[in-house]
Amino acid sequence: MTASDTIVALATPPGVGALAILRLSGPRAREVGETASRSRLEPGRIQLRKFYAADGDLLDHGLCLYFAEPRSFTGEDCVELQVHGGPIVVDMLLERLCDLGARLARPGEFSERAFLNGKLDLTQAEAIADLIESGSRAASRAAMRSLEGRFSEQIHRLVDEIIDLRAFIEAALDFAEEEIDFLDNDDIRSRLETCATHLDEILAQAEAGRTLQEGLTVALAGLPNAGKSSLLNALAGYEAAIVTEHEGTTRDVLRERVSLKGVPVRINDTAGLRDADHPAEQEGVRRAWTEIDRADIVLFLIDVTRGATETDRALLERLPAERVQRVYSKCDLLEAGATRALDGIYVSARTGEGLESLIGRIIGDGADYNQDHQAFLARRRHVDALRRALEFVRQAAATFGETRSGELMAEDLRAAQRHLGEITGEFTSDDLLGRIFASFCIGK
Ligand SMILES: Nc1nc2c(ncn2[C@@H]2O[C@H](COP(=O)(O)OP(=O)(O)OP(=O)(O)O)[C@@H](O)[C@H]2O)c(=O)[nH]1
Ligand SMILES: [Mg+2]
Repeated sequence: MTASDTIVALATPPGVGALAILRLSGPRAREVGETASRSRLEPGRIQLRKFYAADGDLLDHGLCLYFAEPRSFTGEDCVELQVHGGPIVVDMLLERLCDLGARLARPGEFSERAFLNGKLDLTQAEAIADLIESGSRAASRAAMRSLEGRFSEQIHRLVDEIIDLRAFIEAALDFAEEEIDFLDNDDIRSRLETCATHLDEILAQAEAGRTLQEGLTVALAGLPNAGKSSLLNALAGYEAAIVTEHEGTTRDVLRERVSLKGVPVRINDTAGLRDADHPAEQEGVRRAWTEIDRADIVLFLIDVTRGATETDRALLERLPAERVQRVYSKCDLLEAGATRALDGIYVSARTGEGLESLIGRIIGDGADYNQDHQAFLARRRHVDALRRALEFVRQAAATFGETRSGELMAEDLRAAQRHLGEITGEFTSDDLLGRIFASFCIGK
C-alpha cells in the first residue's frame, strides 16, 4: 500500500542546534528533494547539496540522503536533509518543500506509513515511541527488545498454537461421526491448558513491561511526624523535603521521581493526616487523600516508637487495603533485640535499614529489571488484549468441560486469536490505529 501524498517534517527537536534533520516521504519525495537542491539524487548515497528558494536564493547547504522505496523506514521513497539547526532556516526550508508539493506530516505519520507498508508491526512501532520516551535504562533496553521483535515473536508463537488447536478441532468436527468421540480427547484438554499457561506467562511479562514503561506511583501517608518526608529523602537520595520535629511540617504534595532498580517510580510525599486547624494544612490533608486515591501503592507510615494508635487504625480502615503497605518507621530507635512482630516492613530513614525490602515490595519482590534480559516493554492495551485472550482460552477450556460443544470452543479460540492480533496490529481498528499514532511526536 502506498500513500498518494508526500509528507515532510522536522525529525529533530525544534529550536536552536548544530544540525536539524528534515524528512520527506512519499511518491514525490525524490522530485521535491531534487527540485529544492537543483540536482539529481542517487539512492543510498550521502550527497552534499545546496538548497534553493523559488527565486534562486540560497537557503542553506547540507547533506542529502535519498532512500528509494521499498528500502526506507516508511517503505516509500524517502529523502532526508541534514541542514543547519536554526529555527528560521528550518522554517524556510519546510515552506519551500511544501511549496514544491509536500505537506506537513501529522504526529506519528512516518511510523504509521512504515506500519501500513509492513515494515514494522504495531508493537514495534510503539516500541520506537517508547524507546525515545523511556524513563530509565532498563526501560530503554526493554523497548529495544520489543523493537527487535521479541514481544511480537511471543505473540506469533501463541497465535500459532491457537491456530493449530483450531485446525485440529475444526477438522475433528468435520470428520467425527459423533462429536462426543473427539471431545473425549485428552489431547485437546492438555493443549488448551498449555496454551493458557503460555498466555499467563506472557501476560506476567507484559505486566512487568508495563510497569517499566509507565512507572509506578507511590504515595507516602500517615499521621503527622510519622517520618514520611524523611523516607522520601532517603529514597530520593537528597534532602528533597523539609523535615522538622514539629507535626504538620509538610503541606504541599512533594513529587520526586526516582529509579528503583531500573523502574521509574514517582514518590509523592503528603501532609500528615489529621483534623487540622490551619486552612493551609486542611488543604494539604485534602490533597493527601487525592494522592492516596491515585497511587498504585500507598505506604502507610507508623512511628514504631508510638506503635499503631486508634487514629492509625481508623485511617487504615479508610485506605484501600489491596494497595496499602504498612511501614514501621524510625526502627533505629527500637532497642537492640526488641521484637519486630508487627505485620509490616520496618525501616529507618536515618540508617537506611529496611529500605531494600521496602523497594522490593514497591517494585515486586525478586524483580530486578536491570538484570532481566527477557523483559520487553508493553503498554496497557497489550496487557488488556492478553487478558481478554486468556479469558477466551479459559472459556474454551470450560466449554470443553461443560457443554462439550466443539463449535463453541472453536468460536472462543477465534476470539482469543483476534485479541492477540490486536496487539501486533493484524486486527486493529482504524480508530485505534489513529489514536496510537497520534500519540507519537511529529517527524516520527
Ligand atoms: N531516629 C529517627 N528519626 C526519624 C526517622 N525518620 C524521621 N525521624 C524524625 O521524625 C520527625 C518527623 O519526621 P518527618 O519526616 O518530618 O515526618 P513527616 O511524617 O513528614 O511529618 P509531617 O510532614 O509533619 O506530616 C523528625 O524529627 C525526624 O528527624 C528515622 O528513621 N529515625
Ligand atoms: Mg512531612
